[in-house]
Amino acid sequence: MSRWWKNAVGYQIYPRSFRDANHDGIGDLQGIIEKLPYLQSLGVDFIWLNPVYASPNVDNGYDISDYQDIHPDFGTMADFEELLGKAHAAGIKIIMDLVVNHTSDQHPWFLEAKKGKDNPYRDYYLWADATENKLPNAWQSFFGGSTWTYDDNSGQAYFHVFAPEQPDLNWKNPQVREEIYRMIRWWLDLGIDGFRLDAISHIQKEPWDFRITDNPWAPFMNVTGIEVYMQELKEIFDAYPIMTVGEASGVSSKKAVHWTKEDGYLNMIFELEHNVREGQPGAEQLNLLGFKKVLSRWQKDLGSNGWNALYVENHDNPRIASILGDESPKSAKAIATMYMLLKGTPFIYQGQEIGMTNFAFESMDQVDAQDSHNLYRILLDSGSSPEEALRNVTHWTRDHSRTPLQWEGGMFGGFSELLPWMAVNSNASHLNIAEQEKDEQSVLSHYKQLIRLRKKQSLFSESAFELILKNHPQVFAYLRKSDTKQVLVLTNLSRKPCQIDLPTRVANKKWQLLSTNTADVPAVAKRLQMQPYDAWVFEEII
Ligand code: TEU
Ligand code: CA
Repeated sequence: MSRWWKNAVGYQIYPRSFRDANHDGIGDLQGIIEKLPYLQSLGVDFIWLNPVYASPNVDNGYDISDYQDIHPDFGTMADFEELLGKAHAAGIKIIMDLVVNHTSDQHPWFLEAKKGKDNPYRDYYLWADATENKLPNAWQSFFGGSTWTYDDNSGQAYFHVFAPEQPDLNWKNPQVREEIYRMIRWWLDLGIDGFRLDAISHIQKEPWDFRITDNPWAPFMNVTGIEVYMQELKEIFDAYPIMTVGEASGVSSKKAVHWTKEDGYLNMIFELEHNVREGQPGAEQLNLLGFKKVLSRWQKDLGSNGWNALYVENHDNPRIASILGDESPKSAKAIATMYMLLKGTPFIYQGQEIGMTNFAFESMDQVDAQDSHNLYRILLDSGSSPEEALRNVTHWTRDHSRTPLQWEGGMFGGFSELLPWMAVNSNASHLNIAEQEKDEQSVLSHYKQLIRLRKKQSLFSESAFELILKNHPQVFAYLRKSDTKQVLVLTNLSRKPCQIDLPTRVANKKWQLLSTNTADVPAVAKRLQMQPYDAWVFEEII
């Protein structure tokens, strides 16, 4: 089985915010087709597309009402096939988002299921006896509020780990699984190159009387029994030369080996642990030491048996240049250098490659995400002022990543000619792709250079990872070691200068520079001074 993804770099597209080709304010599939040459010039091998299926958009496409159709905002099935063909011709593969923990409440299955207890689709979802005031248990959903919504019609409640409009499917029902597997094969037979499996670790649930002790999500995070479903999925995937990456929160780095080893369920998984926050709500930053410890633990635990999916941004998190960097191009380059050379398959989220920053939200009208609106109401109810609540909610909202991609300096950042569905960051006037394409020192050029570097040397895909300066609070430093050669990565990910003392066995080797984000680079020595966000990569001379 070809394992092409081991040497590949991925690019995540949030279609609503990527490029609007028909100028209705919403990004679309034709917009992606138009920009394939850009993705080619960046050097990425595959695209992960966030959901583009038919959906009432309560959760921007993560509430699917028809798995085998395209949302008209994005185009048609013909547009999709055109995209697939043209991407393949450009040497770019396409992996789709597979959202099978839940459907939309507007999916025909749920519309049927709601009709009554005897409906043949009733057991496609999870129901339990309840009254309006007494729900089956007190579990809380990820988006706030109960995991249960009462249904007057039947005197029962249905279960959802996200919004009430996203009822969870009943994976215990073999018929549900058959329908889903049929749908999966339909997409694979169409020629797509794989799946990102949304919220996949939640498909199995504990019995409704399970007692929560510390972790409120424990009843639906990687619960025993899930291995049966994962194994069935794996057997389908194995028949195709595809890649699979699971969003698998709750799967520990130790257990992840079992998920991602050579004959594991999936090729790789996204861990959700590295976003270690510090500071008060409304002013949180990433805790660098915590971040570094999580990432290096995953590197170590997956070692040579499992495989990591590497990322620092996605559509659910703020911009990394704002929460770990200081929004300078230099800091964006340092972050890129740190994570792109780890062991695993790197994913770049749209806009990350130019160092896009968080958006300065001025009102809740600019906020789209439902979880942010829920939290806002909770804060107001508990006595926060509107200003305070706005600040607390928007500081870490996932909407920061969903502002339109900044293509050029003109109106609406070159995303569209019509007012976009989300506001464009005002820094698009100078922070944009067109400017950075002309500049060899830009963040974009740095990403291109790192991608080339990874591709040129097999050391970056296969060789071992070794953390050095383990407890240094500012510097993320590591070695990649093959049998014949080593690479040394040194990054100061903080706003302060610092000093490092390299181990003698490292300092004593002969090194040459491979990549830098500064004009002057010192020779490797036992003691080095690093300025804020300095990032240097050296290779051993042999
Ligand atoms: O996110 C799911 C997600 O983040 C949870 O599964 C996670 O495990 C939980 O918050 C624990 O920290 C995915 C998508 O990425 C997101 O955009 C969707 O809103 C969500 O699923 C629902 O489909
Ligand atoms: Ca459009």
